[in-house]
Amino acid sequence: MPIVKTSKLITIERHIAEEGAMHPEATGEFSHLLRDFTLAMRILARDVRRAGLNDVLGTTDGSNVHGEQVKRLDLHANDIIFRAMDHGGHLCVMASEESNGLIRIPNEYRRGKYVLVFDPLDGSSNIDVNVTIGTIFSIYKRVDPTLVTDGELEDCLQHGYKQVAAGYCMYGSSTQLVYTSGNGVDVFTFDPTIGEFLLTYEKIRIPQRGKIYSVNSGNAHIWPQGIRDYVSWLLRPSDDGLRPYSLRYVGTMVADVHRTLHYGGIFLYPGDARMPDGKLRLVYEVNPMAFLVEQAGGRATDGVNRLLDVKPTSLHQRIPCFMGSTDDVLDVERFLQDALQP
Ligand code: P6P
Repeated sequence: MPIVKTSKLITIERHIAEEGAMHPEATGEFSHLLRDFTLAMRILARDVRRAGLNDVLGTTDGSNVHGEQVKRLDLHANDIIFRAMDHGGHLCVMASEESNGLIRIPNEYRRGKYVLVFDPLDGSSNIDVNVTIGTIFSIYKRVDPTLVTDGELEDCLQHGYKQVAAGYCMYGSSTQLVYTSGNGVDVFTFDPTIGEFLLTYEKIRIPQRGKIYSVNSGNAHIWPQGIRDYVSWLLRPSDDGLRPYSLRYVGTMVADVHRTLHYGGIFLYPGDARMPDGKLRLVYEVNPMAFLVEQAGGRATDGVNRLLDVKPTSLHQRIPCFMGSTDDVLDVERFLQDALQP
């Protein structure tokens, strides 16, 4: 089994402090940054749970930079994260799916050496029907850590392999924070009776191959030929019993990737005739998830290139993504390559 359940009673703060101690040069600033972020996650865990009672469901009149209707809980989550993170003195800049441009640190607060990019509430289309949603985040060091000025766009457009930490908080049947700082993937489950995130799974290892594929099949008619060939192959029974695969698709990236991390298989959002670069955003959705998948021993590419090696060129750029069990991602890459052969 790829999941190492633990009986150790360790809070996420203790875990972060212990990881910090592994880096003699650590100043504790990173630990304090993550402590502030987990406060925002605690508040959102409470608010998402009570959304139906607090009349925060429903949509605003506005739409975000992507032209998507913005749910009120989206804006609330964006605001909570900003207010938890703007004054700690650890960040020089933030960026969010819900912000057109950079989120500046208010003038009265010190600028730190870290950068936070996040999707405050991923899966917002599922908010009103009580389906799992989540927050995705990624932390970088600023390009020039000697500076104490405002962070710039380039600080938010670094290669994914430069992430110092990434994770997501999933508001599902329980609230779980899945996190990596480059030392494997650990899962912390929120215990609302004590207000703590407790370590529940250590060093998740994704299976080499799974039996589940996760994609929006409603786009099949506009997929590239290689994807159509791949999915048809997955559904053809094989003599070794490895196929057919099962389809599981929540429509919330956090939930679909979380299941893939635990059970293996592949999550894919390919480019298609309508959206050649796919739908998911490289900077604050795909890169954090790619970091987690690789840290769990999986593979994450755009069909050709390692996602963490792709240089972002704009905050909200989209990118095709294929991530999960190594053998499954290699399979889809082969079908994409074969479809290009004359
Ligand atoms: P589709 C949610 O809106 C999201 O950004 C991701 O969480 C999810 O994987 C994807 O979009 C779902 O998109 O086109 O299948 O509804």
